[in-house]
Amino acid sequence: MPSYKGVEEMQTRIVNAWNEWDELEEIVVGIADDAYFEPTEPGGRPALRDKNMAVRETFPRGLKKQEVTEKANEELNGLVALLESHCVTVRRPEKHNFGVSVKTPLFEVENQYCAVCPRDVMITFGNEILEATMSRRARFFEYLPYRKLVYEYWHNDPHMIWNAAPKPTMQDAMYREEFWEWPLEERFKRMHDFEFCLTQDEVIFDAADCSRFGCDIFVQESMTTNRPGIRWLKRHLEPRGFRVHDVHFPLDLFPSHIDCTFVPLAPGVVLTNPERPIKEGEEKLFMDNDWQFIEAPHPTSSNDEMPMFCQSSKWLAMNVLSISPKKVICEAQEHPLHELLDKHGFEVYPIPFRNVFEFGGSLHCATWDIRRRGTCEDYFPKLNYTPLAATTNDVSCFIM
Ligand code: ABU
Repeated sequence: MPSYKGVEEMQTRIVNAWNEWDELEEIVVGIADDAYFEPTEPGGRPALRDKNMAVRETFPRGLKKQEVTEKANEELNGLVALLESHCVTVRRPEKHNFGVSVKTPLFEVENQYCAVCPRDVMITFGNEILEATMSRRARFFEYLPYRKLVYEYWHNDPHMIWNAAPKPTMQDAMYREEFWEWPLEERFKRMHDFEFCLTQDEVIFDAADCSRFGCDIFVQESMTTNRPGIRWLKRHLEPRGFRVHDVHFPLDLFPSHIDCTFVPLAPGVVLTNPERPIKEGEEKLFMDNDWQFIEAPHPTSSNDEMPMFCQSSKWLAMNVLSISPKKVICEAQEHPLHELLDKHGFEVYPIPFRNVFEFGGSLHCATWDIRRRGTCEDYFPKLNYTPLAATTNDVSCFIM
């Protein structure tokens, strides 16, 4: 296990977040202003939830209605107020014109998306802020609303490391478009191939496919993160002492972002999705290190009852935000989840958040933690694993 000197010094840093549960001190909460509908593109085929409507109507295009955006902003502001009442510093992204079309030498897309879900784009690994490659064309420039904040952190925290992962071409050949046409039986047949709409030729990942457990980072292979993406994260993080593990949830036939599937709440406790069990064998590392899986209850809405334009699953119900190892913010209507967490000794803070769903996520997705009180710890002490190129000197990068 890495050893750390200067723990007190680490506590005074601005950028410092090693896991998903330590006591929260500073966070970015998304904004819904000027959000656009996600366009149809090789990495995504947005569809209406209501099957009957889908026959008659196509998915809308352009700017989302102002009243819809306002309702989402009200709930995002409610989250801000709750966080501030817990003495958490809250920052917001800059406004951005998502209506501008994007044209690069290799692709074109009619509009961009929104700044509601910083989690998808940005991630803090200890003292590093990393911008993901992203997997969809409409999200190619989604780091821009966060750049002013990143510069501020970079100027004010001399220990902060800032990196941007290599941008993929997003050209047609980067995608497997026939994926969208596969019938359900075909998907079941291929579920252990972990081949989705991305090919394996370029480095691709969304930040929300990563989950941070101290020294150990778990990355889901998905429609938004491919194998070279995970390999890139491994080579990037392991020389600094992290251990990067790929994880799979074969029954999720449209996987995208790990935080509705496998959600760590505290040291030793993961909230799991009963419809998306972890691949056989991958649970062993957790069991060997005395982790407990708590199965989330079924969400209060079915997939068909989710908002018409929402492209996420009903499992947004488990997309909770931990503000300490004992305190969890949950969506207000998810009473069975509140009861379960209460039974396991968590304090639950319910807030309404359903109007945010059609913007791509819930409480975890709509946030990006900058600072949590704590240091890098090894929560898998029985793991026998040597990170790529790790040496004592490399590991000391943690306290540069
Ligand atoms: N952005 C999170 C969506 C995950 C899910 O639909 O299950």
